[in-house]
Amino acid sequence: MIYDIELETMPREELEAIQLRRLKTTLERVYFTVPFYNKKFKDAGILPGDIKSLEDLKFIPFTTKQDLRDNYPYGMFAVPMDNVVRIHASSGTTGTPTVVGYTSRDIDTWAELMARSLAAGGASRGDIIHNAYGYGLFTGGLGVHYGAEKLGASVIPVSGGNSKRQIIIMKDFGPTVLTATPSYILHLAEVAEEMGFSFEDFKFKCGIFGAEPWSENMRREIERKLHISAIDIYGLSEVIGPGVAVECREAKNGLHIAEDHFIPEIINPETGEVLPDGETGELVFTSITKEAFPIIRYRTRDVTSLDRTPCVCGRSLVRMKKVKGRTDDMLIIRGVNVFPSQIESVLMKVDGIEPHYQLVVDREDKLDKLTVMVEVGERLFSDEVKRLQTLEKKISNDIKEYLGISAKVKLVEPKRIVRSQGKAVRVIDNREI
Ligand code: DLL
Repeated sequence: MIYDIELETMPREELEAIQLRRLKTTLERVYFTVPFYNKKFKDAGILPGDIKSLEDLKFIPFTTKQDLRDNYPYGMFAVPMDNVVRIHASSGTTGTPTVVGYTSRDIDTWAELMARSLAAGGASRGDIIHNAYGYGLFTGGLGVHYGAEKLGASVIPVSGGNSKRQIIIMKDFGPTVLTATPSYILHLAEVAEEMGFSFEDFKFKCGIFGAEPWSENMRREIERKLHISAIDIYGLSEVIGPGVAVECREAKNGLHIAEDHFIPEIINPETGEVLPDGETGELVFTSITKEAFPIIRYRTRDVTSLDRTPCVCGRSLVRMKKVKGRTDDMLIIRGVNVFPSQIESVLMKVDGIEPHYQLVVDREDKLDKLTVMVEVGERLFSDEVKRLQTLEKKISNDIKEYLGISAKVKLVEPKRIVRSQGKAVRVIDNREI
């Protein structure tokens, strides 16, 4: 279902006219209200009025995660604290967290975008949404929550954790839509099985999963195990939270970006040059409606490409490909670039392998060594050692063949890899660089 038929299917010329008008207003506002942007524009010799077309956006300097850290906690806010009604923060694996704020209009916008996203995935009024994204500073829980209410669905604010209780709720409350990170969903599927349930016993019809990269093969695995349609949702705290982009259930081929609120660009991460549609690079966003925390040309570090060709669902909004990974998660193994999701894709094709894996990177004699730890099912693990070794060799060959990198594969017993209730930790980097 299309939640906002007018905005989501608007002819592109109309959409671009709205974008330009909103962009100009935003630039004007940040120039006069956020000292960071004022200095940045001045240093670059640019005035907001110099930006006359959407193409001119490329003349404005980028904003990076480091800039947000330097202005911790509230330095990037464009409104007085009196007007801020909500604060979230991204935990980040290292360093200072990034703090973001919302006015009450920002919260409305976000709820609207999340209502659109849930609808695009197949939810509607009358559905019961089991929301297992974490509630708290993380934007997943409350983001989905407000969107679900806006849509008119019933939301169960179960949050992450307490997995056995989650299964009881699934059984007793009859939820029809599932929201969580894909890795936590797979963990919940295991817990259900241990408790003697199958997802076939539940009423779920679809799941809207995101907050971490997951491959097309992982989607198939989830759809098969859970007997549902699995949809990818993307977002980041700095831009608004979940709901920046979402797949439509009709195509499941690229995530429609809410372009009436955010302008995407793809750049070459090395040179900063803007790349044409279809080319893969780093995703950059400019918000054009946010009040409390506007963000200009923010470098997300997420790697993807854009596709403006028409989609079968009727939405005119540009699609971004499923995110491959983050530039800072990219492994360079003897000169070859590889993302964890590409390895996941190879692993998920192998029979008897479980969707739980971790990549360990070490440096020996100045060379990067990659070890892929992956779980096998109970039956296979109790098999003879020789069979396991043969399988390890086969997977290692597959990785070499598909991705061109050498990796040591280590099959481990079921449940050996730590389960997460939120984003999975896929890479353990032991290199001291
Ligand atoms: O993860 C917001 C979110 C919550 C999105 C729930 C979807 C569902 P952050 O914690 O700020 O916000 O992390 C943002 O997570 O830059 C990506 O690297 C990654 N990410 C988010 N969604 C996806 C996705 C939330 N669908 C960072 N595929 C982003 C791949 C994703 N990576």
